Amino acid sequence: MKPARAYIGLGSNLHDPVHQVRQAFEALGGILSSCCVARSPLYRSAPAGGPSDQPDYINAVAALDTGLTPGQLLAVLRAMELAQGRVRTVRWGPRILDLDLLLYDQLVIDDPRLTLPHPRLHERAFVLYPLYDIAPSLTIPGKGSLRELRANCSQHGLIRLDSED
Ligand code: A4P
Ligand code: MG
Repeated sequence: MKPARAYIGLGSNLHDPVHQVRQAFEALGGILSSCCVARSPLYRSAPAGGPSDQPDYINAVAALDTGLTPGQLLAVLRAMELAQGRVRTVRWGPRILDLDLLLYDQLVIDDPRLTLPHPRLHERAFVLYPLYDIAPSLTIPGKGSLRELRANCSQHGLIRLDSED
């Protein structure tokens, strides 16, 4: 069967976030029945929502071709967060690693345990910019073209890092 194309949002703002995101890229490459086909550059930005005194975030996006179902993939992402030491405290609070399933082909799911597309993807510069870097012609179901969403989204101080940063 043809694999699905999934997009994963990576975020960290604790314990050397650049290292955490790079380590997560490596781990994504090892997921069963899956192949990591693209990695975006890393971006730095101030926290959106949650406690305002938390450190800046490092974000990136990866593309994965996968034979896993969306539920199986989400479970693997949760296990990867835990393996890198994530502890869940307050919602939108600081975290070692957050892995969000942004898109799974053009699938739409309206369930609080797994909502697709990710419910805040279309309004977040730290997702739209790296996603555009690796998939500029994507359409986000129910929201329109990624190109237009990105063009209408202020960068809000988003900074793209050089690869050696
Ligand atoms: N869930 C539902 N749909 C999904 C999906 N598509 N992908 C459920 C992943 N999880 C999904 O997630 C909370 C619940 O969402 C889970 O039970 C899952 O089944 P979580 O990772 O435990 O908690 P969270 O990340 O604190 O909450 P949430 O609502 O996912 O937050 P977001 O949207 O991930 O935002 N600012 C900057 N600059 N950069 C960031 O990366 N991230 C956040 C967190 C806030 N501000 C940020 C950043
Ligand atoms: Mg999350």
